[in-house]
Amino acid sequence: MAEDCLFCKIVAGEIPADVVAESDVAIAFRDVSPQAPVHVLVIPRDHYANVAEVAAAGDVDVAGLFRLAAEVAATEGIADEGYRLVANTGANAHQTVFHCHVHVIGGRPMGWPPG
Ligand code: DGP
Repeated sequence: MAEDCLFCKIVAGEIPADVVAESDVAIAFRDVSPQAPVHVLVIPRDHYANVAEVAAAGDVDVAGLFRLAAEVAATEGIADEGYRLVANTGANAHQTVFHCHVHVIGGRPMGWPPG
């Protein structure tokens, strides 16, 4: 657990969150500021600043993030119509919380490329 990390505190249960799914390596909870009818964040239980740090740590957490994201898409009912996975990484990508997270966004059509 990293000191002063908001998402570590959610993992620890110190800050409440609307948790929708869990696994050994990751948890999924609704984004506090949803940008679509379905907007869930999937995060590793262990602290990594971004997706690159997760990738450097080994295969288990990387696979675990995507496995739980796919499970969330299925249980939220957006798997068939389509959804977007986003891992904002660094300043240009507008990462604001520096505990790796994958946004699972769906329930409406989305444009491409992103703005
Ligand atoms: P990003 O810009 O990729 O770093 O997205 C961070 C997301 O985290 C943003 O969509 C809002 C969400 N968020 C920030 N604080 C909280 C919180 O305390 N609870 C929940 N559920 N989501 C949060």
